[in-house]
Amino acid sequence: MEKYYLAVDIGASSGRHILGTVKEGKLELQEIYRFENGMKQKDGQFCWDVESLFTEIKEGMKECRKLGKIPLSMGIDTWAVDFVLLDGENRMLGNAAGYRDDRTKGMDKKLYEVISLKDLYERTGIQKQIFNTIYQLMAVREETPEYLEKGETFLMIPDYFHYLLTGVKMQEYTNATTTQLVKAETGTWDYELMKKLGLPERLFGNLSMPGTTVGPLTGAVEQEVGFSCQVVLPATHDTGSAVMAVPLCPVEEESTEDILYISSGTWSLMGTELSKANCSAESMEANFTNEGGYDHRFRYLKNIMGLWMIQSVKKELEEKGEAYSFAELCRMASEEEIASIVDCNDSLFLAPVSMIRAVQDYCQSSGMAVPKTPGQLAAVIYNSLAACYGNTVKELEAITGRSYPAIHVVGGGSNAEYLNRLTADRTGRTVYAGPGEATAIGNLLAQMLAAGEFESLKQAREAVYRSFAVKEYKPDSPGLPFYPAKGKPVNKHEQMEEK
Ligand code: LFR
Repeated sequence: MEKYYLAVDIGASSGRHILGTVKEGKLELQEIYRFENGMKQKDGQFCWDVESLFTEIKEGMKECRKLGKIPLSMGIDTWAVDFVLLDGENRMLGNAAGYRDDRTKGMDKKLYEVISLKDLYERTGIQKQIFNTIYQLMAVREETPEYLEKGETFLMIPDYFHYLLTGVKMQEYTNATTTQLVKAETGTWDYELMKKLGLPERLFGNLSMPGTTVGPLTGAVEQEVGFSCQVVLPATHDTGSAVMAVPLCPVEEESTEDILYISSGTWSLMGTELSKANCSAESMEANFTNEGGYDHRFRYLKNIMGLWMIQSVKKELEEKGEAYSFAELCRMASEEEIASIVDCNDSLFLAPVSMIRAVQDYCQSSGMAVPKTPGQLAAVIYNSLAACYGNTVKELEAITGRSYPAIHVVGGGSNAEYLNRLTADRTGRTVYAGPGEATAIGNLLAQMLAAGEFESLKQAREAVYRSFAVKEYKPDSPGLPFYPAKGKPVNKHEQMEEK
């Protein structure tokens, strides 16, 4: 009898249901459902439509029933920082505002009246992002303080969906750390900080680690989807799940502290794994974050604007009646000579009315060639991303004192060959690209670890290495298949010599 696990992985632009199973030490995946997502304007605010997302979650679950593949457990991961507030009758107070809404504008100043940025970083280890939950909660306090008064529960988006599925309210640790309200040292809520900020402590219950069983589906959900299973917490922050699925080559005995990763999607999250948070002033100045991970490891990384920039340009072109696939944009970009580079992390690019204009204005005002055609725009964006990766490698090496010969690119963006080549060239490091479904795989791994399919995260990462095709890009060389999806694990060095 096969044992199935279901990952529901919801990103900022799409969601997917993936069934996973382990066969002879290898992971097998089956995508059974996919749906669209995006922030939409509601009541003058950029919001997530949590109601329709929950309908999609259940629609996807029904596919399990149709296929006759009933999972032992399921878990949901999403983007981070966003949340809902529930009143005493478990009704949502206000909307599920999205992190690109500008309600947080000026909230940093308000926050620093109470605590300095330095103190905040020393306590939480979280990088400043104006959209972090802490700034969003400051905006709630300013605009609708009654929500805080009436609120009984604060739930991050995946916690809310888990609650709708089971009737059990649990607050998962990895995602909670992105609120900037969790102490890096202890991994528990910083109630002292909440008190200073006027945030009611009752909203925040005990944190639960990935692998914890939330409970079975409610009777109503069971009836609707046609089966029952347990809900088990993955790392509910999608980046936490993605980094769990960074493949580890067993014969090299490398540890993830020796490698760099980029979780590449709407955002590019670039960093390494640390066993202890680095909350130093140097780290704060370079704007690195220490997000909580599986087993209390830390994802020491930087948010880089990511494929959001090219996704936005593609959408804008479509609206003008010029539709291109990402592959076409990459091909056109590769034929361009334009050398302009923008700073992807400039807040200009977070939620501009027009991404095309934002990129053009940036180039214009800094005296660089202004991209005009879709190919030129794509070339500037992809080259700028790769340049940003290059700077981040240098910063990471300076701060950690380690040197990193390779970068593992995982997530949907790892399929962008052109970007992988640029990344290898501009970082001077070997790039290993894949697996593309890292986030869903990581979600599955947490459930599989809880069920005893693997003994440790290391073992699970080695299974990822054996199970999925990865491509290798050396600086100045085209991408070649690196380790095979099937067959025995191969020693990286031996294979390099063979080529
Ligand atoms: C990636 C991600 C990042 C987080 C951003 C906003 O999907 O979760 O890790 O900083 O979205 O939540």
